[in-house]
Amino acid sequence: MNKKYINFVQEQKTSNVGLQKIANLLLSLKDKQIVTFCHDDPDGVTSGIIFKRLTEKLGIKNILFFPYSFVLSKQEVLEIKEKYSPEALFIIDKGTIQDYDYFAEIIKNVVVIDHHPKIGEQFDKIILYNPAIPNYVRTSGCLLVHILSTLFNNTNKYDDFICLIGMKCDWAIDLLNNDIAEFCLPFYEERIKPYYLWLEEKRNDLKPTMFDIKNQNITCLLNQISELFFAVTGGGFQYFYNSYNEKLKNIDQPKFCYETFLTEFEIKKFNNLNEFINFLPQQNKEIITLIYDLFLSDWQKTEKQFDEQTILSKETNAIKIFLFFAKDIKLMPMVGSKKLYQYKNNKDAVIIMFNIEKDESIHISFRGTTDKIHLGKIASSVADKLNSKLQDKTKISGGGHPFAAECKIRNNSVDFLDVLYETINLLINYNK
Ligand SMILES: [Mn+2]
Repeated sequence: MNKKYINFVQEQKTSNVGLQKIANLLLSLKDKQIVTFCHDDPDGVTSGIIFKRLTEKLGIKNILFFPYSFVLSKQEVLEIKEKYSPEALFIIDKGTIQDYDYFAEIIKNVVVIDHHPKIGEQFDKIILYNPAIPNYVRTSGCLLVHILSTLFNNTNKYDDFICLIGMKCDWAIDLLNNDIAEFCLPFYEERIKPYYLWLEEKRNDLKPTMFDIKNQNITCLLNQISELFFAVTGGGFQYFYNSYNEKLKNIDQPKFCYETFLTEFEIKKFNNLNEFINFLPQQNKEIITLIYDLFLSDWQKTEKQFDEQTILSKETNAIKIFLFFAKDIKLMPMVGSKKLYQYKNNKDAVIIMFNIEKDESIHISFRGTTDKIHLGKIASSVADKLNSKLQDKTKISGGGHPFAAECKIRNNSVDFLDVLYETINLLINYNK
């Protein structure tokens, strides 16, 4: 049975005190100044677009930022307090983190809209809308903002389209593989399916994208636009192209993406990405095309490196384990995810990728096609083991899901050999 989207939205409001409070707060903010911080990835940027379009309608002065670090810092809050003395601070798609509770001592109203599992226990002083608490649900930040905006009857086909892209980029839907998160279904069935089915038609005349992990030869227009969005924002990994071309020198990519797509345009049927780019403001087209071409060329280079350097390090009846090492490589987790499906060859497989970044930080990405090995647990154990030897525990972090996880060791806090040892040790002794 399909639930009507508006009923689903109302249900969210009745069942979630945070959402009710946010709706009431917004009504009291007419002509007032607020500040919004969004994640700098496609989900955060699309959240920002939908939220700005709502606050504009409500006559609220809203200035948005897309900072390059995921967790909002006290310093950033103090700075905007000094500069704007906002009536309210909105933090969207940037985690549900206990430290945010203290921000309510700096700015009166602090609102968190988020879908990540919480970190910490205390959230008494802030207004929080996160349907993934207490139990995890798969969704995206932009859909939560879309729900909020729909409460004000303010979402149209353009908001729906923007929301669809954010959901796609956050892996809340994978239409070619018939995978739609339950939480997203009412929105999808009512707002997307009747109007945008042509965006999900199988296409074998277009190049498969980073979102076509399981599809080696096909793609769809939605995946194409979503990849473009990923490239333009930098994907939340700060894959920026400022140094590649003089024309990009001063472009703040997440902000540029936000500004490009903030103003509504008619989503007429298009047949390929170039036709889509043609809908965009003239002065932005060139920059978008430049960035996307650079992204594609980086992608190709990284793919080649994977093909030449990936090592099959163990193969049992149950699983193949691949290792990959690189220095200062771009797009590693995304290319690695896609390559893994190509290399696994009907078996379950896992790939562990190491990148020594420009500043000597070590980034480890774990990807799997199976939950036989819980990669999130391995990533967090690597971080714990390495941290246990350190005084300063802020430099190493790790965690994730069974199928995908990351570990980050910030500039030379430990030797690469120790990182390697802990990772391999955990892997070898897994389930023993
Ligand atoms: Mn998100």
